[in-house]
Parts: sequence; structure tokens; C-alpha cells
Amino acid sequence: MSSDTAMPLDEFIKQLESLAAEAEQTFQDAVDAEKLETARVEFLGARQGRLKSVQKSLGRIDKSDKPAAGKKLNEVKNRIQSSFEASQANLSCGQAERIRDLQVDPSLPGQRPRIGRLHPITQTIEELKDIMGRLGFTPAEGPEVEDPWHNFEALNIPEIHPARDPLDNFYLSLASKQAGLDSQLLLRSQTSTVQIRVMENTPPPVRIISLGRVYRPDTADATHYPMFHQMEGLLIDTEVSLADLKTVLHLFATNYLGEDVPVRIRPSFFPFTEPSVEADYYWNGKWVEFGGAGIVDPNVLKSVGYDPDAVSGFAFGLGVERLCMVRHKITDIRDLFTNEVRFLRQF
Ligand code: FA5
Repeated sequence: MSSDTAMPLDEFIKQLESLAAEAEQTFQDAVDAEKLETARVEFLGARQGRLKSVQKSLGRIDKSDKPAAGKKLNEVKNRIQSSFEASQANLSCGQAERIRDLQVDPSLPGQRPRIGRLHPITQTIEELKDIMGRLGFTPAEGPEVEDPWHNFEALNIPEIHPARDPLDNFYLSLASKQAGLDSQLLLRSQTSTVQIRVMENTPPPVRIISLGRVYRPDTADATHYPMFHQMEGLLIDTEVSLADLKTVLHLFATNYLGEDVPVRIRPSFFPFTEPSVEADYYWNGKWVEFGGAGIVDPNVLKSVGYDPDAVSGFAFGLGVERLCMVRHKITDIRDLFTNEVRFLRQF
């Protein structure tokens, strides 16, 4: 049937009546606000609503019947609208009853959900990666359970060296025996192990950092903990000098602390660097220790198959907890590891 076909008035009224009855029933049946809204759109929707489509037939009513048809249309429209509003009122009234039955006082302040956050050490690690990334250092990883080659020998720490003393390391005697190993595995005591693992697998040049846990049987006090984190840095290239090392440490400290921080180096000793230094930065009126550093010892380069006459490099190892503590004015390292939420929530 073409849309231009004439429509008798009684047919139009019949359609309106049946639509109104259906709408009223649907509104009554809606069990929640969402269903009621869907029903409202179905019947009263301004563009695609069913009332709207019946309304379109008005044009097909004989001219003399139009006033009566228009009147009926308005009447039905109001009826459907009132029926919708009644169901809406009913629903919200039911809701009030439900709240009352639950014995909830909706005027009370709610309970805030506890939103977690990253641990301050994790935050520090992310920030250090970010700063060093901008200086061209890529993150590298190594295992926390190490063999003596990576923790000692390749780092120029021979069997007789006091650093290998069982009192200074967490050896995993049982695990090593069970694995049928002659040598004793241990929890790594420094991230310098990753220097070796990276150089063994990568030809020079190298520019990496490694951030991770290390373990030492140190007695816990305000500045020491038996498990802590280090950031190892390693740069291998040609003709690398202590000046390059100092420049990188200076850029790092300045970025981390947010202002131009003086850096100094003092002579020290590590078996895997020659010369070796301790690096300090000047902060809040005093010199604070960063950690150890130096020019990579030729023996270390040889142990990973590099030619010490062709390449050279620097390395450093910084304590992450100490950096985090300086930034947040934390006075006791133990506070970082007791999982006290009231403490951790501050960062
Ligand atoms: C080292 O561990 C060397 N591997 C660093 C290094 C790397 C030197 C590369 C040369 C080349 P050291 O033992 O000094 O160095 O430790 C470095 C930093 O770790 C210290 O400055 C300190 O910030 C931190 N640290 C050491 N022991 C603890 C501990 N028990 N608790 C918390 N932080 C510690």
C-alpha cells in the first residue's frame, strides 16, 4: 500500500488505541529504570518512536476528519506520557522502599574504595629507567640466583678473595647440591653480574642499565637491609674516560634531584674496575654517597672475550633505596619493607 493511500478516521483511532494499550502494558511491566527507558524510546521516541510513525499517517486522513484525528492523537499522546510517568514514579517509590528495607542510610558518607599505588621503590626504579633512557642507556636483566662465574670470577674476584666469604653471601648450598652442581649457586650480591651477562652476549658498543634486587647478610639498620636494589650502569665504547663517567653521573643526579647537583669522585677499590671510585653528590649541605664506579678492568673485558686494547668502558652501581630515601626524606630503610600501608600511602 502506498503511503499516499487515504486512511479512514476509525482505522487511525483504532491504531492509536491499540498502541496506547500496548504502551501502558509495557510501561507497567518494566521492572527497572533501564527497561522503562527502553520502553519510553520504543513508544515515545522523538525520531523512531511508534507513536511518531502512527502520527505520520495523519497526512492520509481525509481533510474533514483531520481536526478529530489531531485531537485523538494528542489525547493518546498525553495518555501514553502519563502512563510512562506513573510507572516512573512507581519505580522510584519501589527503590525508596528497597533502600529502607536494606536499612541503609543513603545520606551517610560512603566508604572510599582503597586505591592501590606503586611501591616507592618501584616508582624510583621507573624514574631511574626513564632518566637513564634519555641518556641512551637501555634496561637489561639478569637472574637473582647466580653462579660464581657471573657473581665473582668474571668480575675479577678469584676464589681466595674475601668478598666470597660465606659470611658475606647467601650461598644456596642445598639447591646447588640438588642440581648436581660442583660450584655453589648464590643470591647475587650485586647487579655487576649483569655487566658480564650482557657483554657475553653483545658485541661492543654497549650502553645498558640494570635495576634489580641484590642480597647480602648485612644486619638491618637505618641504612642497611639484607635485600636491597641496585642500579648498575655499563658503557663500553672506545677511549672511554673517568670524565665520561662523571658527566653521566652529574647528568643523572641533576635530572633525578631536579637541580644542578655537584658530583665528586674519590679513589676506592673494586676488583672489577681500575681505577675505582666512590661517587658522591652534594645535597642539602652535605656530600651523599651514590655508590661505586670506575673504569672496567681489562681482566673483565678479557673474561667476556672483548679486546681491552680496542675497547674500554665505565661501570657504576648505585643503591636504589638510598636514592629513594633522599628524595622522600625517609630516615630509616626498614620503613620501606614492613608493608605498613599508612607509611606507603604517603608516596
Ligand atoms: C657495589 O656493589 C659495586 N658492585 C658497585 C660498582 C659497580 C662498582 C660497578 C664499580 C663498578 P657497594 O658494595 O659499595 O658496591 O654497593 C653500592 C651501593 O649499594 C652502596 O653505595 C649503597 O648505596 C648500596 N648498599 C650497599 N649495601 C647496602 C645495604 N645492605 N642496604 C642498602 N643499600 C646498600
